[in-house]
Amino acid sequence: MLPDLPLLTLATAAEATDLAAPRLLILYTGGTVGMAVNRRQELVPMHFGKLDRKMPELRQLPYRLELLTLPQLIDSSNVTPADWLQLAQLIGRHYADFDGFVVLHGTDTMAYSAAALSFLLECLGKPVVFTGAQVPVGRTRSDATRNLLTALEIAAARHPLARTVRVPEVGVFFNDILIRGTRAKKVESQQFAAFKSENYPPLARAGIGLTFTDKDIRPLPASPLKVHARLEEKVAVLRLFPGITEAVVEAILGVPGLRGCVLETYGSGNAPTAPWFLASLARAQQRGLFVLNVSQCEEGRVVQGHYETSARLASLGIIGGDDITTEAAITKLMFVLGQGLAEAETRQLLSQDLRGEITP
Ligand code: ASN
Repeated sequence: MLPDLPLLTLATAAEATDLAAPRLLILYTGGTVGMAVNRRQELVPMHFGKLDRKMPELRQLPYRLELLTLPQLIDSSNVTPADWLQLAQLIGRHYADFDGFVVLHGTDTMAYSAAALSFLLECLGKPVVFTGAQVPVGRTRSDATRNLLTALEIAAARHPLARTVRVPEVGVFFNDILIRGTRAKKVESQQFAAFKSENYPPLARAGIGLTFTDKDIRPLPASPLKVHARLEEKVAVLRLFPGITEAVVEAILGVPGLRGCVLETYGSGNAPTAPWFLASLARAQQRGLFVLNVSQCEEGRVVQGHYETSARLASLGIIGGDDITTEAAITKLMFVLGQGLAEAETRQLLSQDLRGEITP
């Protein structure tokens, strides 16, 4: 059961009675954006009350802003699938009352969370924009305020003429680009441009102005939002490397009860042809394990059968992941396997594009 978490109204330039002003909900989960140092000089999340005072710019916004603080503020390295289910439920609960949502989140696992929410929120018709910062708010040269202000602008954006929602998607806004939630990857731990849009163009760019690439943004869905409530946690990632041993492969594929595995292969989906390796995969298939073949390359796609070194994978029943990221692949496995469907249907869903995560 979801706890009844209170909403806090933030002071802005919009009157509460101004019904034309976009109404946005900020969900604060933690992350560097709102961190300060503890007694040991380590960065830990702090309460939004302090954060709000450090962002006076929020008070000039023409939006009606409400804040929902998660009960446990976390460094995003501690995020779990239970947190994703909670976030999805909270967005579902407040969906009708708001025009858009901004999730303040740590950068470390933001790409995983954005992908997970993309799958959990089916037929999303409003923006859910993840953002955060590399430098905590209040520090000189912090990127927190700029990222949050632009994320809010995206969440409020409408098409100039039709006045319909501009970005009915889960996205990650960071530094100067808006990335589809299932295409984001953290690529930098020190610079401000921390995220890359992998195998898909950014949905918007922020410079002097905010420019949306409407043709790359998903259209409004025809059906109402459906919030999914289950994720399968018995999944794993097996990253290949030259010299990997049978014991390592067996230890991962043989985890008791394992239901799905992302196999991180080389290049266009290639893997060793050593008999022990193929036999190990064959045994895993017989046990009913779903294996998704994802390339270690940042760009390009998996084409099983292009090389001899990937041809056997297809005949063993391993599913080609096309141009999916590992972040989207692992959350897609959790989501699809969580549905509890029959094998053929599960395979079908894993192979097809669900939320713009692959270019079929
Ligand atoms: N460790 C932080 C987090 O992911 C990093 C950040 O937010 N920049 O919560």
